[in-house]
Formats: sequence, C-alpha cells, structure tokens
Amino acid sequence: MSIRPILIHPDPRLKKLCEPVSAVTSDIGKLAEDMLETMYDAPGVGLAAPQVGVLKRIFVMDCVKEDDAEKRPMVLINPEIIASSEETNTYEEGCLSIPEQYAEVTRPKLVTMRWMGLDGKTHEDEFDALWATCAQHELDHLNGKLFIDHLGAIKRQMITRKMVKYKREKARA
Ligand code: K2U
Ligand code: ZN
Repeated sequence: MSIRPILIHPDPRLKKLCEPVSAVTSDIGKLAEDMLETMYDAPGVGLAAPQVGVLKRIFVMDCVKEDDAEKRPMVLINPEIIASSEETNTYEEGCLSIPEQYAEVTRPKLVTMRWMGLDGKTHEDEFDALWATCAQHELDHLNGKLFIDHLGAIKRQMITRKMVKYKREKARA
C-alpha cells in the first residue's frame, strides 16, 4: 500500500469527466487500496480517483468518525445515483483538494446508489447523513465538479485565489 499525493485546486485534472472502469483488474485493486490508505492518512472520510491524478470512475469512503468504532471502508466503482430524496440537508463541506476552506452546501438528504464492487458484483444501497453528503461530494469529483462549484461566483473565486496563493507558497518552500 502507498500514500499518493493529493492534487490541489486549481488543477485541470480535477475538472475532467472521469472514464468508466472497464474491468476490476489487480491495478484497480491496488489503486483502491492506495486511495483508502491516502484517505485515512489525510485524514478524510472520502477520496475520489481524480484527486490522486487517476481519471477513472472510482471513489472510496468511510464515514465512521468515532476513533474506537470499527472502520467501514467502501470502494465504489462506476457509481451512479438511482434515487434521491426531495428533502435536503445542508453540511459545511471541505475537500482534501481545497485545504482549509469550508462552505455550506445543500444536497439531497438521502441517496440510493448503484455501483460495482471490487468483487465485480453490482451493489445497491441507500445512504443518509454524512454518508449521503460524502457520496454526492465524491461523485461530483468523478464529473469534474468541486464543492465550490455549488457556491456563488464571488465565494468560489475568493477560495480559488486563496488556493493559487497556497500553491505558490508551497512551491517556494
Ligand atoms: O473528497 C474529498 O475531498 C474528501 C472529503 C469528503 C467530504 C467532504 C465534505 C463532506 C463530507 C465528506 C474529505 O473527507 S474532507 C474532510 C472531512 C472530514 C470529516 C467530515 C467532513 C469532511
Ligand atoms: Zn473533495
């Protein structure tokens, strides 16, 4: 397993539409393993493949936040939302590709998703609470969308300017 570098916004690879995974190969298994290790190390509760520079439709998540609770790592390949609630939930979101920036995003409270697992089988499940927010946040990544794209232009531009400065200072260090 290895921890992979996480791309920081602005980066054109974070704005691309990711390609479907055609087969669950050993390379996909290794990628999923590395994504989970990278996510736990960050730490985060989700991570999408484009965030580590791989433009494929796969994300991982584990929204179990209690340190002493059993982890529940999930790998979702070619995920799609097949149903979502009218009721919405507003959550102050962050992003590992947009460090230390947070803003409220409103999304459907419940989503039912269909995906392929590492076992090659089709899975379906309903997500709520942080799991639902995280799954939608990660699926946005696979479509080249960031949580700041749900904000107004002024706030989005302000965060982007902060990230340009952050990357410039990091490059100098
Ligand atoms: O995609 C990512 O950057 C991972 C995010 C996923 C996420 C963002 C907003 C709301 C839920 C999930 C990271 O996990 S951001 C860090 C974090 C940690 C705990 C709770 C919320 C966000
Ligand atoms: Zn993110």
